[in-house]
Amino acid sequence: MDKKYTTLGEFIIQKQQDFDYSTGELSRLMNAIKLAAKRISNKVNKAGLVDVTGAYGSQNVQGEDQQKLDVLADEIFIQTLIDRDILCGIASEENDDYIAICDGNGSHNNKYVLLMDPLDGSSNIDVNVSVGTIFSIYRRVSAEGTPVTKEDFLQKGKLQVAAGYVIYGSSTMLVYTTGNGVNGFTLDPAIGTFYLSHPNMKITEGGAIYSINEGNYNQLEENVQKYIEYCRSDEDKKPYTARYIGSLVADVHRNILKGGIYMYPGTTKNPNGKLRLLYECNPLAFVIEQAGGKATDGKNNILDIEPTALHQRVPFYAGSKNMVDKLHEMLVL
Ligand code: P6P
Repeated sequence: MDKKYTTLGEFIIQKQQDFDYSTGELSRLMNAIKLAAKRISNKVNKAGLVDVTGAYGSQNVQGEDQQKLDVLADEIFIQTLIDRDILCGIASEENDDYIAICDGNGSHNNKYVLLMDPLDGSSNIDVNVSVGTIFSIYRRVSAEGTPVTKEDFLQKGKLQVAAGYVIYGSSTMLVYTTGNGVNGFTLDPAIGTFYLSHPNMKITEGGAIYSINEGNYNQLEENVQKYIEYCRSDEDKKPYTARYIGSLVADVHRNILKGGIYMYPGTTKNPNGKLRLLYECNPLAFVIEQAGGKATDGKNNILDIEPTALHQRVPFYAGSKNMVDKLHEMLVL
């Protein structure tokens, strides 16, 4: 490596003074997420060799078959975070309810809560397709010293203190924001260090990639179908490129780097779509907006939605600003 790369640990310390890291709690939290990401990357990257692929044999609260790595990733994050006395609560896709955390002396003085999808797209592991972790961090709203309440988790996305994702792909990257832009760090597995490889990530306003499961086409509202036809058309532009990996973090990460729009609309079978507001759409919307893009549910900015339930789903349209604006134009026709 011929260029001085800042490590994630150095970056967190550098940023400590220009953010509310003053108590060091958020810094320690980001460092714990970094450690958990390395542990999961190690498991994902040898999934075919150790008994971590395939179904776990139970379903999560969504009624989805849990993969072994779903459960393992959830355990790794929870264990890593709880052991470090930095959170007062955790909510996860893999757990029906949130987990209230006592600090070292049995009280609840920590001030942050974390929501996560510990391993999104895990059904892709068996076929060696990129998967991801998505995380979202808030300050608690309940009184310090008391156990967390559901309200600590049901906060609007615009109140997030930090959010990001880890993509376990051809390389493992951690991408996050604390509201001052987006930065990406690539793991050097030989020495277990994340290096700043993508400083100040920005999504192009244009974009020419659309990402949607077109197998749902017949279940989509007419105006979304019209937008898909617009993407395919060559009337006033070249046809867009269709790219759908079927792994949310991978599709969103590609669109941030290359421009594009990701869509998971409501369908006749699932009017609110498939993606969860609190630990998938909100954190990704925060990152995408900080990178200069947009994220909506087809009407409202994702980050303005008032949550009502831990696992609620919302339609999700996110990516390059001009593409989301064009979609909105067509949705109100
Ligand atoms: P479909 C994975 O289960 C996931 O939550 C996202 O990672 C992915 O984008 C989406 O579901 C794929 O859903 O219905 O297109 O298979």
